[in-house]
Amino acid sequence: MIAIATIALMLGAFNAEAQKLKSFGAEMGKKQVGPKTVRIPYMDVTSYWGFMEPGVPADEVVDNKKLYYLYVWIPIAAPEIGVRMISPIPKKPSPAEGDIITETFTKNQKDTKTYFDTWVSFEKAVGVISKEGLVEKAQGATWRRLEYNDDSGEMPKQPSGRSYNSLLRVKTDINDPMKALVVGLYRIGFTTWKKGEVEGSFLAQLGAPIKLPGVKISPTIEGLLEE
Ligand SMILES: [Ca+2]
Repeated sequence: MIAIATIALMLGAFNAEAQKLKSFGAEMGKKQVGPKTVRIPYMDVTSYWGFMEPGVPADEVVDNKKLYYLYVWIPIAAPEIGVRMISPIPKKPSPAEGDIITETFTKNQKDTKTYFDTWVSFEKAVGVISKEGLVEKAQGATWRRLEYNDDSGEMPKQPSGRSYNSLLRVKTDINDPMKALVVGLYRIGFTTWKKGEVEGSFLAQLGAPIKLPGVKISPTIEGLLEE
């Protein structure tokens, strides 16, 4: 038993070693320095530490994939929003004060080796711009997908050695009100590109080049209303 546990720990350490997440850089103001793209880190980054246990019912099934949602309240208009997801949880950073640390993550934090090939989207609830009657408004909302990503070369590789983690950025388009990142209700959709279960630990981050006072991320609409 001890030998198995030791091996599992070693494997876990090895897998986590491969993943060190660097700062989350913005699209705005990026510079090309020779072959390198230099990005200014987002001023505001909200981290959500999660763990998907197998068999959790999907929020929605789309194209035979189990889709899960993390609802987001954006408190002030933003020029840009970035979303990224890494699985399994990286060695760095570690959960910090102010992060959203879920109960399932805490319960399963010894499992650092189960992971999934992430896929993320970022959607806006059309016209939902105040928290008044939010639960009801969310139920009848029309969701517009602003961006999605499956695999990003900007992200650390997964333990498989593949660049299957995800990163997307959305910029406010002043010529298209539908693409303006105004105050309101948004959601991060996530699933796995692979068939089958979405399982294992993950870190999701939402970044912005400005401070977003009171930004919230929650698997439920009700969670956005908690103080
Ligand atoms: Ca992927």
